[in-house]
Amino acid sequence: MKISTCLSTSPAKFEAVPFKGNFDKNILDISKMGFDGIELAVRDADSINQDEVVSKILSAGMQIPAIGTGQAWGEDGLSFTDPDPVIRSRAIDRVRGHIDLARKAKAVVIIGLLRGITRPDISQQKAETWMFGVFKECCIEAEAKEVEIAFEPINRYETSLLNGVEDGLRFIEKIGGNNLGMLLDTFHMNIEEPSIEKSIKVAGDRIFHFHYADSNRWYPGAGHLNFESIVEALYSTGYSRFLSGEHRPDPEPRFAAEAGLKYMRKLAAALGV
Ligand code: LER
Ligand code: MN
Repeated sequence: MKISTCLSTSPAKFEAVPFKGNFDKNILDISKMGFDGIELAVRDADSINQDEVVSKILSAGMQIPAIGTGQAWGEDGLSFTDPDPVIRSRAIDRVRGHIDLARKAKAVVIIGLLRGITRPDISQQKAETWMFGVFKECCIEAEAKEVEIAFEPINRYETSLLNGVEDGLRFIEKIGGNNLGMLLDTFHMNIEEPSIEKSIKVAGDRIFHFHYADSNRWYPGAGHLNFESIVEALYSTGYSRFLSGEHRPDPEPRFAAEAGLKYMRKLAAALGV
């Protein structure tokens, strides 16, 4: 089992990122803990030294499975479904930067809340049409650079756009092409999916990345999710990519990350994965 945790390249409001702050020290700490990789949360990939960021992580002996884009929404208000076409176009420009970084890092680009929400004055249909158009453009750009995009089904309390696996699979089929898949996150699945295990099996080879967090969004073992059957279901699909710890940094970032890692390693040993 390849396990990563999330690190932000800059300060961020989003709380479920275990590591932010001193970038170099965090890389060192994460590698010492025994993680195999770092998922990077990047606000604006054009404003960082991409080669340096990638090489720092690789030379610490870790991989970069995914590049998160959520801060472009959370910090800068960019969105695939903003009524203003200039904002939608700035969102595409921003993702272009993430795609360049992902190509260097051999990572997938995550689209979470950057797709936006349906605003009260906009119809769901209108928002879906805008979202489709921007996703299509991003997928075409990414394909030309041999990069995969993984959108994340996100629970209904954060957005009304693409909440679950069934919705997600329909969307992938509509977009077409082979470089669009899903990032499944146990926290969101626990809210949206009738059965987490069945939905994982249905998603199958469209699972491009995976976030683990317990039912309370703390590290695995701190809540009541059955990770044994979840991980078993995931590996039954042939999944061989990373499982990434995206959980709250409580009670303290290092403790939470290590407790989650230890829990997942023990599970991997028991399941032989
Ligand atoms: C990000 O990966 C996530 O899971 C979302 O909750 C962001 O809003
Ligand atoms: Mn997530």
